[in-house]
Amino acid sequence: MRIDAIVLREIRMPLVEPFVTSFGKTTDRRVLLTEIQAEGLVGWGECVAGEHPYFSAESIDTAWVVLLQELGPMLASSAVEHGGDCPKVFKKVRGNPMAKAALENAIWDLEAQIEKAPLYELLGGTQKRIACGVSIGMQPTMEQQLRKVEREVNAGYQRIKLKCQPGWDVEMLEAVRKRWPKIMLSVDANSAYRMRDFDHLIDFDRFDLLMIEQPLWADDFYYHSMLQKRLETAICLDESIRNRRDALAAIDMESCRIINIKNGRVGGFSEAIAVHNAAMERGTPVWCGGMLETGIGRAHNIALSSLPGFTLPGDVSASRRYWAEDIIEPEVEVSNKGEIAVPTTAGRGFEVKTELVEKLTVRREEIRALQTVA
Ligand code: OSB
Ligand code: MG
Repeated sequence: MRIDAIVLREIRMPLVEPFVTSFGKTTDRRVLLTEIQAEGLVGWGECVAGEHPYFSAESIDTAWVVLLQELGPMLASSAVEHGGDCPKVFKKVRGNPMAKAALENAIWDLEAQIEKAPLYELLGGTQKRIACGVSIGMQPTMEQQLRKVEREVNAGYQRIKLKCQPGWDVEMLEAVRKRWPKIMLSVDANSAYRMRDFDHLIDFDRFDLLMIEQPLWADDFYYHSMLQKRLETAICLDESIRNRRDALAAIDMESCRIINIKNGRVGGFSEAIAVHNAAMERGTPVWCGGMLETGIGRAHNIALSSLPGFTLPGDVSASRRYWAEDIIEPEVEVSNKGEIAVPTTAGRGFEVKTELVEKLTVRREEIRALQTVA
């Protein structure tokens, strides 16, 4: 495909309610969007890096610089035909997976339009409906926590994930389990625990959790495997899994029994598919994680979740849980059975509201492809 231009934008979107994890509180999202113009079409991508380098080393600002100075020019002067060609183009740049994914996924998005194929099909998806869960941030009081859980259980979500940390865990889980003894429940610590907490974590076994997500260090396999040996509950790794090799290492050393796949964290759809395939080869279930995405990243997560190994409910939920108005049309909706229908029309299946995006844009930069004169 012939790329004419790559546009980087920063938009600002306030969350409908603050999201609190063990690494911090998010109220207003600053989102980096990529827009690739080629063949008279526009492919969209979303960089899921946060406002601060807390979840991982990237932030929206580091991604902006890397995209503008390195990845954007590389892609603009390349001859990519497929989203899957991007990792080769970006090979010299170490790390920065979220910046890479923002471009690679926009190319897949474009490719689906050029091929007039649904994005999910291009990725190898097979599921027409995906199972949805929610991730609930830590609340100021137990009463508010229970109200939040109640709202999402009533909405029909299939799995409730609760953010936790030392001081907001067993008591909170006791209260939730007392009220809902049977719901599919998990916790996500975002690396809040240490070795001194092992006995405390083993006590979580009594809550019949589907999994404990990323209890220990973001870069660790070894201590997670020590912990998994002593836990009945499955550990799920999020932050620790950067690529297919990590997935295989983590599975083979029994650091986890479940893997959370986020295409931003692993560098784009290509590596996300590779992680998925590795997990499937080993019989390890996966699910699609979320990063408080706008509709663009959400549409991409829905397409990814349609791959056959995504057998557990993902953190891919309705637009309205995050935004007063999403930037896509239709907005993402979840049925009362906790499912999202995967769009079967060509491309990503959700139109980008370009006027709204324009209105929300606070920063814009354009990388023009060098035209070779015939
Ligand atoms: O660890 O899964 C996480 C949000 C931001 C950063 C990290 C995580 C999350 C979530 C929210 O849990 C998932 C979502 O609803 O998008
Ligand atoms: Mg997580």
